Amino acid sequence: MSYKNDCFIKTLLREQTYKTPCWMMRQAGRYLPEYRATRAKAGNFMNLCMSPELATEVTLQPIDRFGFDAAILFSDILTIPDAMGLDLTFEEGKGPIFRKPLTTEEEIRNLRKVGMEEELGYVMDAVRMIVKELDNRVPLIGFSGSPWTLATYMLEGSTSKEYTKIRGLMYSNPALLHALLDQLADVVIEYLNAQIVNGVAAVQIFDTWGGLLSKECYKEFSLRYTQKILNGLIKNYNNQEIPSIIFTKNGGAWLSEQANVGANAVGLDWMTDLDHARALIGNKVVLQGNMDPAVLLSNPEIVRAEVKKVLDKFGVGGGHIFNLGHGIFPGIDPENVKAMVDAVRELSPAYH
Ligand code: 1CP
Repeated sequence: MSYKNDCFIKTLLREQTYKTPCWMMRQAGRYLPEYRATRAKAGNFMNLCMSPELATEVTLQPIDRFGFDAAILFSDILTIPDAMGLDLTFEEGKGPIFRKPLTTEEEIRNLRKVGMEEELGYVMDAVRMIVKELDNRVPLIGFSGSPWTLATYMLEGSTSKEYTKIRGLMYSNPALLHALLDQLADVVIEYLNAQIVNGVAAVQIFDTWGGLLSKECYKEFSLRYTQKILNGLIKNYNNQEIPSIIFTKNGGAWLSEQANVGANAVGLDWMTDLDHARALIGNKVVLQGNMDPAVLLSNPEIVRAEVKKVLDKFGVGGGHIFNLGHGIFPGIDPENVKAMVDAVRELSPAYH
């Protein structure tokens, strides 16, 4: 497969490009009026994920409007625990809630086996439809949560402040937590491989809550299972190399460890110094990030100046994918997103 715009894939594969590719975590979302309209049509968030037509519509909206260099599948990391029987709902303004969180050892040991074309067929239908609609304009990124991040939601039942249930279990019954994480890693391997077979060109593993851990615990309970997933992924499909990106929020203290697990790229949050990261691991992996999402609360002129600062921080040469340091906030003015994408397109060729 070749893409009309292939600078994202080329950068991941360390090939020469004329500019820095740009996409944005949560690029389809509530800051876009057209997203809010489609979501209203769907009724609720899960209906939106479960309708391939509507998921395709919202995946393409930011591509059509801004010209990002990659699309990301519209779905959620919590589709997996939902398929395992935890019964996911999204209540307005409250974020994700599981009606049946894991509360006992028995529940953890007896989690339902998940069939990719049975329980998660709607995700694969969406991937196929999006790939068809994109018509090779830009590559599609598939994704999953890391086992650690999935387990945090499965044990707490919702977003939490301190994540005391999982962090307690980590010390009181590490063997049980390892059994859960290992099982999740197996499901994620199947899930990402199914996305690859259905047409995604690259995959990203989101470890939103890995940054809660001490270094030793991060390696033992988070990174180890990310590595297991990376080892199990299809590396080549249809004669195309399928590159991978890992992203740990608050993971800036463990860059060397993240660079050593076999991912093509490491995503950086905005707290991490991009020039320091490049000096440390930039020869080993591509770097993705890391503009502070709060920059987009300003105005187009300031956004452009901040984009330039990020490009300057990385410096001259390939191996950088422009992104935010985490997802965009819901209330952002789309004009500021346009200013960001335009600035990367106009300013970055000078660095290549
Ligand atoms: O109201 C709405 O319309 C729902 C908001 C929303 C959106 C747009 C949720 C609920 N999920 C999504 C889509 C989504 N989630 C994508 C789509 C692709 C994209 O445009 O980027 C992706 C990749 C995710 C991944 C995701 N979901 C993560 C990992 C990345 C991250 O942001 O840290 C996590 C932790 C989730 C859980 C989740 N789903 C939704 C919310 C509000 C949350 C986070 C809750 C929390 O803070 O704990």
